[in-house]
Amino acid sequence: MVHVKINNKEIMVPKGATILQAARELNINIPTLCHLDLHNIKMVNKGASCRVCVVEVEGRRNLAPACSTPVFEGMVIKTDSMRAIKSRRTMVELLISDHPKDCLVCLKNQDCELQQLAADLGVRNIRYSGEMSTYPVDAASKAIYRDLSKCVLCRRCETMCNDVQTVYALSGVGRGFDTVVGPAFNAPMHKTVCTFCGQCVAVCPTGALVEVDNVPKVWDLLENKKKTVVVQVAPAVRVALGELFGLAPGTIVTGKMVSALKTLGFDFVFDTDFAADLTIMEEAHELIERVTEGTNLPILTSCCPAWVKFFEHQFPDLLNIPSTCKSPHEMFGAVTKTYLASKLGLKREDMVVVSVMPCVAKKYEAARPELESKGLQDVDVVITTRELGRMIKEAGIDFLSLHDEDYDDPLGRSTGAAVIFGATGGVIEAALRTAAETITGKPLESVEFVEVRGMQGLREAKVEIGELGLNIAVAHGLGNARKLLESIRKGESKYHAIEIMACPGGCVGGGGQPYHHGDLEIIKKRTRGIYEIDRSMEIRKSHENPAIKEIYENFLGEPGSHLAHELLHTTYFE
Ligand code: HC1
Ligand code: SF4
Repeated sequence: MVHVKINNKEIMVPKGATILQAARELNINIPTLCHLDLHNIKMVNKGASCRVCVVEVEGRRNLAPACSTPVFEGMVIKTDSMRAIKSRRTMVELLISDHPKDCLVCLKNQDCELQQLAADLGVRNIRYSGEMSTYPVDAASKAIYRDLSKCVLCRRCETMCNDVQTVYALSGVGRGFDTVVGPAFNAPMHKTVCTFCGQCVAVCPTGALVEVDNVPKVWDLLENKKKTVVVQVAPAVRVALGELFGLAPGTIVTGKMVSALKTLGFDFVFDTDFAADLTIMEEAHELIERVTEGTNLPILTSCCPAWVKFFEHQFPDLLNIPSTCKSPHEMFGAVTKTYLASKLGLKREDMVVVSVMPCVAKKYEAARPELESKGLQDVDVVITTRELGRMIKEAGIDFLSLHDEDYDDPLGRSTGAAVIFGATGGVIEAALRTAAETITGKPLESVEFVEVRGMQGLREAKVEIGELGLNIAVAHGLGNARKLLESIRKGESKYHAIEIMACPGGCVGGGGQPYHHGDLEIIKKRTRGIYEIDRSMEIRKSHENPAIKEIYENFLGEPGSHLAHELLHTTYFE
């Protein structure tokens, strides 16, 4: 431990700690921009490139960047001297001098860390002008919009993509004033190995990386009287949407959210959770079949589209092991435009499915050509939690004063097993609830498989079902997934089933959720909200959902039937 003094306050901190870490121990705020420490998911961006966190160190001529300067015994630091403040202001002015300054119409307006810094530091004019970096925007992908003129070269996206996700889609390209952070040869993102997980979007401090904005498309659809517009909402949205209206992370706003969607004018408001129950019926059937036959193991969950794109690019030799199930929201689209259309006597060509997702990759997934049923794309438009929040605000809806409303029937009925899809470990737990009762024919004593829960990046559990011992693994974050896939490739894996989600925490930490601004506690709070909903549900197993029983009885037949395969399963590409 070393003894340091910051702004006349004394503290002992571990040797090797930075000035920033020491200051935070004392609740002294040093502004930062490029710095981001998400050490619990192994993302620490320490480029020290922005120089916004400079402080005075007694005995040193130059100001020191607090994020990268280690403390030493007896160090005396001043973080709030006028010299340090002026220097920070200058750094921010210089960044803004080469920035488009279109904050009023930027998608990141009021969520931008550069904007916040300018306000906090009292930047009132920009004294510098000169050559501006101008780049064409990359608007070619369905999921991510990239505007390099707003990039501050903090490299957080690169650290996230390389260190956490191990996708290596982003790196520094060019030199000096022409440096950009992007794919090799500045290729458009849709032509790269990018998975569209959106975690780079989640950590970008400015509007350089944002989701493709589908809000105008949805407004147009809602205006179109010829269309029946059906909306479905993913499990993780209901514990995060409230944050956009000032509620605490994890607050359950299902009823208000449904009410808002009805007020916005959607013809039917349904729940992706219904389709998560459907997924469990198909996936548990597949799991039991493969374990019984001992083929194509371990089975890998396939509901996360970023994960699917990752294994297609990185592990094309293992395409026989992922479950062939479409993701729940795609299954939902498929049954909406077949089963529901005929049940309600609606013209399937006039039906439009909008998905509200915590995820950016779902936008890309919805456009995959094979995800169609009988000639119609399963899902037409995807918006994120953030986009739904914007629509509610644009419509002038007072979200907090809304009364709770219920989802419509029959695709609004779901179970506790479905909602836990939103948290890492939830899909496999839901599958175990159904697989266990199907295998043993007996009701479970406890439906909670707590051994597969948690925030550890890689987890494993042995689950006893009757005579059968199932080895289960769970990974969230693509770097953790890579480790499991590499062991499978080497023939060293002992697992029967593996759940993988691309985003840290699972969908609750999705790239389309309200920005966490570096506070991963937010993701834990959303997770707690998810399990709270599960506990409050009357039915907690997918196979007990009456709407699921009905769709098999009246339409699909059995799990794994020919029709189920045609509508609910998919293929992968090398
Ligand atoms: Fe997810 Fe899924 S859980 S992928 O994380 O399987 O996005 O929430 O909707 O489709 O159900 C996301 C969440 C979501 C699907 C389900
Ligand atoms: Fe990397 Fe994910 Fe961003 Fe693509 S979306 S560049 S994979 S972090």
